[in-house]
Amino acid sequence: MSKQWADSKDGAFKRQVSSFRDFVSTSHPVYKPAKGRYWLYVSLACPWAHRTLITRALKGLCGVIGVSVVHWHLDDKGWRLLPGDPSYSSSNDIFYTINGGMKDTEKNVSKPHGDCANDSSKLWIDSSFDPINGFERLSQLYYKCNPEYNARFTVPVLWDIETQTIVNNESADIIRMLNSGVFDELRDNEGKTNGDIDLVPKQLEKEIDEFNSWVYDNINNGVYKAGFAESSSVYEKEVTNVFNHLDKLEKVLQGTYEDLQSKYGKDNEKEILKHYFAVGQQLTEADVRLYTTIVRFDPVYVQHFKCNFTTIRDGYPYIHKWVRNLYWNYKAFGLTTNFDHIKLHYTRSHTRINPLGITPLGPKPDIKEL
Ligand SMILES: N[C@@H](CCC(=O)N[C@@H](CS)C(=O)NCC(=O)O)C(=O)O
Repeated sequence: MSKQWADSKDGAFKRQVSSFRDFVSTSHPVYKPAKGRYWLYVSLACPWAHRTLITRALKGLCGVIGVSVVHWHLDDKGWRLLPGDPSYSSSNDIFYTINGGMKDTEKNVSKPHGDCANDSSKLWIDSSFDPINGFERLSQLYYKCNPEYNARFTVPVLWDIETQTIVNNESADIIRMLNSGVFDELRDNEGKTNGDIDLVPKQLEKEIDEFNSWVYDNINNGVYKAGFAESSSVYEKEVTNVFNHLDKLEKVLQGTYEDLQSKYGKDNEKEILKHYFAVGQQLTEADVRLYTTIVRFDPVYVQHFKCNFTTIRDGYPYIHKWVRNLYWNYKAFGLTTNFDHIKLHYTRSHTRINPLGITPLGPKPDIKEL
């Protein structure tokens, strides 16, 4: 299996290409839209999986697609889930997830099983079980689908319960699929009222794609290229590149903020924040994809990936305001962000970077008030 850190001779990190790339749609010969047929496997620590959780919540799909959350610790066998009971899936209530979505913690905790009975706070920190297959390792999904699979077992995974196969394991595809409208008819009333948003409106698609493209290479994946670099020269090049692009992002957001100030009045922060987004002054996929990196920046990327020219909170006032607006004012962002999983995962799974597994307590707070 390929390594998760630097793979090439020059010490540079190369991200593996995802292998399952199907799309659920009415015209697909196998993967037709249906309520309860598909299941998401995510990690709350992982920025790529986090995109799918936010999109699922924004689109009102928490009652259409269920979620299992892996334990935050990634070991040499990959991600794991708590021991669980697959017969649970035959109950009516298969959409219980820990904080996979929008419901409050108490209501949304997995039905307790085995050792973790009634210990909802442990589940919150640990993981949920797999009510669909009863698997205790994510790798089992991959092997079930392809016994010859020999790459990394990554989250997110969109699983088809009917054919017992992986539909897609690429977050960029999964969020486009969730946004595409194929599941909209299947939403319950709550989902319909909450989820009526198009995250990639036609008139903004080109701009969103352009934005995503430079943000992906230089910020989303940029922090990994700096953090997993295995030589000083690669690290120095990559970390400089990350900060050059944060500078660029700061200017973009400053421009938007100033436009909004002229439109709504300098002191009308409440109205400004309703339109303060990365592209087109409306909430789009560009915000979802950018957010999952920026919200992890101060808590982990600054120290763990050595992206430490400055922090978002100290060095980038416009990015800082943007990320806090999403975290504090939009439940789909705030409730799916779990700083315990985020901090514990990175600092205790990457033993090559942090061999003693000591998790820094700061920064305090994980994210500041708005
Ligand atoms: N291209 C994938 C990347 C997913 C990915 O790299 N996930 C990481 C977690 S952040 C993973 O599951 N890694 C498991 C491993 O390397 O063993 C996507 O965006 O969906």
